[in-house]
Amino acid sequence: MQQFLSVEDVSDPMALVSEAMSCKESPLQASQLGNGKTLGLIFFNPSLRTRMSTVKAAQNLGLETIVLNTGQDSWQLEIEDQVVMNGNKAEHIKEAAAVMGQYCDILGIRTFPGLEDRDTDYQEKLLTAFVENCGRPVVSLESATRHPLQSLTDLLTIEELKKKEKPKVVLTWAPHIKPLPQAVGNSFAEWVNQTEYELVIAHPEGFDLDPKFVGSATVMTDQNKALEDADFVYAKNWSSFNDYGAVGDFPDWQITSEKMALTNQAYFMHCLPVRRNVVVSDDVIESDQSVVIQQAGNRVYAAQAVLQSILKSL
Ligand code: AN0
Ligand code: CP
Repeated sequence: MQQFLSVEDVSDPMALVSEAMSCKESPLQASQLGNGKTLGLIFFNPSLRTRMSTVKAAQNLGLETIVLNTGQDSWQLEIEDQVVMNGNKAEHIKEAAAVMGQYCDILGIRTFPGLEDRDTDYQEKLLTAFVENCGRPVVSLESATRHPLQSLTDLLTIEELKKKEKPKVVLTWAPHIKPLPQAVGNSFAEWVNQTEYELVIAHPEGFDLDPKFVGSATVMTDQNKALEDADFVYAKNWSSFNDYGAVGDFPDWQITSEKMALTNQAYFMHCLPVRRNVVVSDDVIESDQSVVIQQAGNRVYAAQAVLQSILKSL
């Protein structure tokens, strides 16, 4: 694999899920593969899981890491072309990305959308600038519109837990107090559309995802109906794609034990971080049906499978 920005970079997504499973069974199977090589992890936004799990995955592969929190530890970067840089941004992305490529063999980038202008966000300017200027394979650690490492993890978790060949997987919008990216929902839909699972996406009116990601999924605006017979409930807030960045006020879309009772004793999934008693009630997230910790644990093996595949191509 030459880069990992979306499912389109993966020739066989289910084979990569199997590879991640194999990493979980035997985490040190390729512990020398990364020897002498360096992974740069560049964060433009906060992270707990992605940061720690990717460092751990690198350790399992003998790969050194350099973690940089830009803006805080580094210079503010300009990403627009042909600007007179007389404001607060001291360095252009073209030099910064190229310099990082001098120190690192692979670069991971985390960047969130501004959620103000849809075209700007969906152009993925920052991620593209790294791809074009760093001269190294780039791994998305969540970009403005996608979170592929999360989705690979999610498929690994579903494969570990599914009790039937074609489980019913419900991706449901859930409430939040401030606008969040569509990235997790977009990627989850994009990856599940590559599987045999039945995918239902539930959201209030006006909270459709970009049709490009929805693909062949069934879309419903009645959450209770969508949850009937679900084997997996994946809750996630996203701000509106159409009324771009709007937050929405639908508190009754919270996942509660009453909602879970409509399902086929579904497993509860969320990428975390999650706001308790806004997105999901305490009793659901603490129930035996909740697999959020297993899911977060699997982030290590998803990252390891991706890094391993890229290291083999260097
Ligand atoms: C981010 C999001 O919704 O994309 C990161 C999730 C992995 N969540 C928050 O900002 C709370
Ligand atoms: N799920 C996830 O990506 O978490 P972080 O934002 O903490 O990395």
